Amino acid sequence: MTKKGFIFDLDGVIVDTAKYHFLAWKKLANSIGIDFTHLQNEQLKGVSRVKSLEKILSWSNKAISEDQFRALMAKKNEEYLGYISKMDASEILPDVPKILDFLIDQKQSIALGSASKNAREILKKVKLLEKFEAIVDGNDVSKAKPDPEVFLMAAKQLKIKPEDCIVFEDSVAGVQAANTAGMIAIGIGEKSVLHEAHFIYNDFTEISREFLTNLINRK
Ligand code: B16
Ligand code: MG
Repeated sequence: MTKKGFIFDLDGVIVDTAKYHFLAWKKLANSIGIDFTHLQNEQLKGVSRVKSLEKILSWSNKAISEDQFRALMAKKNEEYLGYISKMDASEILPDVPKILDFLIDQKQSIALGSASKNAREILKKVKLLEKFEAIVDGNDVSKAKPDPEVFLMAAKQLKIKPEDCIVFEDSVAGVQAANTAGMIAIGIGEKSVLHEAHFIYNDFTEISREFLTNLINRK
């Protein structure tokens, strides 16, 4: 049996920080006269901070200078960090610690593969940092999901071949990144949205030990 690499996305998989991204982007968009809805927020899942602001501006055909762009990004992150600072373990999504502990017990390798530049800070706040053997986040990659860079880098750090890696993702871009990397993609969320994944579950409470054991024993 080959040791497998289990790579977890952060936002929307381990913690529900989408609600904080929403509040911070909404405040910022409204401050420059742009409307921002929950539906638009959905389209920013898994998308880097730079790309998110580019999208928001393009939806309203607003052009700004590079300096303004940088200032707005900093402002959004400052607001977001305000929410992050109040996070604790109660914000971990259901059964995530149970799944992590099971995989660790089974001597499998665990990595984080997130687009967020705040990933380490969030893992620290929710006290899960020490569970991860490797952490690859928005500070390490130059190409955003759906590019597979983040997951390939995680596999490399775990010293596990991409075909022996399994990715948990809540975003379409992330599922595509895992597929392009040649990994097994497990979508966490809506079937209608994540249909490109190999397996789809609403959340971790639906994932059984038997399913994980089959993944571990997969040739
Ligand atoms: P930050 P993930 C992504 O994290 C979020 O889904 C996305 O909404 C966010 O814009 C992106 O991180 C960048 O986050 O502003 O903290 O660097 O889902 O890849 O863990
Ligand atoms: Mg995500």
